Amino acid sequence: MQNKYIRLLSLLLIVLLIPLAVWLRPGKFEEADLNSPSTQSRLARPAGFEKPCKDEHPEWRQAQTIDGVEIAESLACSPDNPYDIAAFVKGVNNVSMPTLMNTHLSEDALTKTDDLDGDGDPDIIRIKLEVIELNGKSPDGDFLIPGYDVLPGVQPGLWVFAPKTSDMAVKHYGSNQANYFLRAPSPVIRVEQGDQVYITLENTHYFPHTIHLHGVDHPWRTVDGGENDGDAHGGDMAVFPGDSHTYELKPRTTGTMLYHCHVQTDKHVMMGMAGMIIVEENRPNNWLQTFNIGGGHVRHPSVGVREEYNQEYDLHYQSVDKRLAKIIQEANDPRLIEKKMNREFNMTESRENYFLLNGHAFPYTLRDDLIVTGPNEKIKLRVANTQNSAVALHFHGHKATVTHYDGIKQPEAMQVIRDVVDISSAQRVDIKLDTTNDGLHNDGEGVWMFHDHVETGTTNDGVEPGGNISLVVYRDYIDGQGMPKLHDGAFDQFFTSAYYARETPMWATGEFAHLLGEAGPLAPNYLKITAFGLTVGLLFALVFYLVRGFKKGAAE
Ligand SMILES: [Cu+2]
Repeated sequence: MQNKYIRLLSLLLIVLLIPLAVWLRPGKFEEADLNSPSTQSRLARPAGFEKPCKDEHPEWRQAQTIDGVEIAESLACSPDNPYDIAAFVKGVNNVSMPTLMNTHLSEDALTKTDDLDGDGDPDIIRIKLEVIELNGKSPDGDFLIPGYDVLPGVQPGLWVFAPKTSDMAVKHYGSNQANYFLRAPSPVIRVEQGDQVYITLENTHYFPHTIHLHGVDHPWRTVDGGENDGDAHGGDMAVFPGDSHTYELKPRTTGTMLYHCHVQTDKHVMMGMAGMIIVEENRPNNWLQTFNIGGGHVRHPSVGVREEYNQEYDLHYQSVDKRLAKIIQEANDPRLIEKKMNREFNMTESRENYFLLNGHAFPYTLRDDLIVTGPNEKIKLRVANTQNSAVALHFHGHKATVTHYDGIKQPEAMQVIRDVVDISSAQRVDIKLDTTNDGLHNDGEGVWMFHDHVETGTTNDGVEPGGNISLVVYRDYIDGQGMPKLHDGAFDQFFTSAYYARETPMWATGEFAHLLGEAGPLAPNYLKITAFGLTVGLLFALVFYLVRGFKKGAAE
């Protein structure tokens, strides 16, 4: 027989011990405690670190003359291939065999003939484009081919137009990496006002596509009555796999325009099938660089541009939906890809995860998308936005003048000076970047960022810094490999896939790593664990004592 006062006391103890046990339970300590966990700062250099500049073709940087074509210096880490530029300027039919052998161009990729107006440059231009799939699934194994990294470790499936190519699509027999010629975005095409231009689409892809000339003066039908607007929407008028079709134009109006596929346009444009087409003003001896493939620097600008500017860059902003891009990596059968892409995937639920400038996201933009300048220069920027979202282009240290909207020159009084230029989908703006240090156009020399000020545009799938961040670098601030001179290893932590796979802390390197590195495991608080064990033990004992007493009482 238990004393009823002892029982009452036991009951009271139980009521008190329950909240004590809850408070003492081990999980509680992890939220906030004076004994904070140690910092793991042992990652002196993140895993998988790659050199910011691979320096594969230093000889491509210098100013040079190839087959009589003057090619300007380009100080970036990965400059464009000058032999390509020579062939783009003269036409494949007019360059020497050694030059052609240094390109990836097919013999009929670009022919230039017939000086119709007698002004010293060719006026009949024949262009052949193919459709290239980047990072597609291979039936030969578990790898993507031809591989094209938009940033460290990220290979979204992409489709691009490309000049008709020859030779291997990959760098060499032991590589799955695309050769430098096959990349995003679809290349910039330059033609001259009044040129008779024939653009033949040879569809080397498994889906139908077209070329729609957006904003470019072109007739609705070809001379022979054929389709000429690329407005096929997947019907029989599209160019089906293995077929080819020639679009004709003789543009009267100049300006920065677009071309893009118009089959399943919502998907195909976002897959990468859009590029700039620029109609240059007619001038004597105006041999144009018909294609611009790479980081955007025009190394052989037109006569008209050279009259007003020291340099010219083409900036193409493009975004990627990682789920859409993955579809082409999930099957080899075009019927399955069609179903997944057009019927299962819903583009109204699409998201933009990667933001590319000329085919790369930061940090790879540092390799080929820099604007390199000196003071007192005037630089022409041709900017196109083929993203779904708007771009709010912002330059640090500069205010730029918008001279053209959608290719049309604005009257002088309407050429506004801004530090954020908004560019909606499919729009183009021509910008004059003036590097005169007057406190308005430029604040002085340095390494100035330029980026989309829609803040998601500077992330890689939500990890900052990334996206379309690039730099205006003054020549005194660029090193021998085309990298900006900042403190040593300034960009090292970003040249690794681990950073963008969210595996390393934002501040894993440098002097603050011991403060802001990864939080280590908690040191156990033995006193509290012991107290918790004792409390729970006492609770059980009391409950057992009470239950036993209750059973005995019932039996008596
Ligand atoms: Cu298409």
